[in-house]
Amino acid sequence: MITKTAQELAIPVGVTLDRFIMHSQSAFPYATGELSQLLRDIALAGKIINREINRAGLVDIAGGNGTENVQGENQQKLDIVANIRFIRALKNGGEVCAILSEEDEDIIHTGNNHGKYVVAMDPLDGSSNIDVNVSIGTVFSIYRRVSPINEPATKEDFLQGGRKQIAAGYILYGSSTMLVYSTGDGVNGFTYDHSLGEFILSHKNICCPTNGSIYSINEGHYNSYPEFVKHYIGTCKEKSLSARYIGSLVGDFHRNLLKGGIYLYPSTKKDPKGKLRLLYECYPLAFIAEKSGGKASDGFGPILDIVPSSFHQRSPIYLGSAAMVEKAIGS
Ligand code: AHM
Ligand code: MG
Repeated sequence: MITKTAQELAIPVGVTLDRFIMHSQSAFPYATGELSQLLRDIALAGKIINREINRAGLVDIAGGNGTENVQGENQQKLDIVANIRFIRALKNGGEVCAILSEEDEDIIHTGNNHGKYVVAMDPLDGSSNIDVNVSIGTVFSIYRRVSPINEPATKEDFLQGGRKQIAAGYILYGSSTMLVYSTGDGVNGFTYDHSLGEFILSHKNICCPTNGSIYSINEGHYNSYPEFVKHYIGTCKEKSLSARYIGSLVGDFHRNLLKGGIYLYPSTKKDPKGKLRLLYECYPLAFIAEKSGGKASDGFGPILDIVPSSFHQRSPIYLGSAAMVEKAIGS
């Protein structure tokens, strides 16, 4: 039973993440605190990765690792460091029984079979931007497991579908480091205060503007986009909208979430199913988009309604301000 949503509770801007989580948990009288602990574990991993990223130019952790991940993409050293840090934090936290990561082909069993939750994550997205000091991010998605407790997690725990996410969010390592997440009742953003070592509530109840003046797409692939996307890009130019594309999903999404805009990664000849991964890139950001009043579509219907069939499957995505997404997909 929910007595009052977290948004209705009078939680002032400026409180720490810990206090916010505590307050929000008190809205659920039967909550056991395990999800709260899991969110704290993610925040802790985010702080550690933030530290590693800030040191990237000083120590030998920038650049390529000379290896490839399960998608055949070059791994950066920081990709691997972030993966290890997240897995360690979630293992030590004890609430998560298994993890799906962009960096690993199969699910990772944490050994905590009593844990009620599974996490799908991209530990460090936009990693081609690491070496050049451009924003990068972590994306995560949390489910309550469907497999029996005290037994190893199964693939069904991760293939429940986007509507079954109980929480999702991202950490943006940008000009400041921010954690943005939702447990279903609104979206809140926390800025990391280095001097305190704490995430502080800075963006309460984020609402994505219904419309905006920014479109974000890699126009280098223009020739291989579907006709409806070419047409939409044309309408953006006619209206002199601003083209803004970092090539770092979390950064592009975050900007559009706050200012109003659309992010598009359609199917291309090279990636006929789109480039972005459904379970740990599209679903969590679609969850945040919807919970903040925005939309996320694969061009046919809501991203969150896609029935997943494999861990690393991809999807086209049209994401952000509701009116812009509707216009782009022609609905
Ligand atoms: P990654 O998971 O290998 O980092 O790739 C995902 C990234 C997104 O952050 C970004 O929006 C997109 O790939 C950029 O792709 P492109 O260079 O094709 O525009
Ligand atoms: Mg990624």
